[in-house]
Amino acid sequence: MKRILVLHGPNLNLLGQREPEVYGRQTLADIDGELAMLADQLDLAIDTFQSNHEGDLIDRIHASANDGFSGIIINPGGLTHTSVALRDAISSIELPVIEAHLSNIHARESFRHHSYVAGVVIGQVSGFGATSYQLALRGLAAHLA
Ligand code: CA2
Repeated sequence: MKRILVLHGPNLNLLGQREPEVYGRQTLADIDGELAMLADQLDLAIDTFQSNHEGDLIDRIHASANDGFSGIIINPGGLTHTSVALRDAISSIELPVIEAHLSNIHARESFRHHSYVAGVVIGQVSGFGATSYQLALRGLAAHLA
């Protein structure tokens, strides 16, 4: 069975506790649980990892192929708009990567309109709440099939 790595960036551990009008009421554990059920239906397995530390996310990306993953879904959080290092890490691996966002980053403040990682992923899903991750997983499944 193919394994997908799901990476959640800084502050996403706060989901469900703050700013529900922007990010919804589901916790990260809720989102991961639903995603695991969809993965099962798609005959995929997911491993999830959240970190508030850029380097930890980069280390997981570097190790992803050796760790046996076939693709990555990443919500880089605020690092989306700041991190050349994260972009370079994604660019350095050969696995397909999909960028997912809960909110529509293009409909928010102008500093959120630019994503450093958008140019090195196979696609971006933005604005569907927790469903963004599920759409990303379906897209990745189709890409890998
Ligand atoms: O919409 C998304 O998924 C974002 O990646 C979320 C980031 C934001 O910086 C991006 O522009 C868009 C923020 C994640 C922080 O999540 C929080 C959750 C609850 C309370 C406070 C922050």
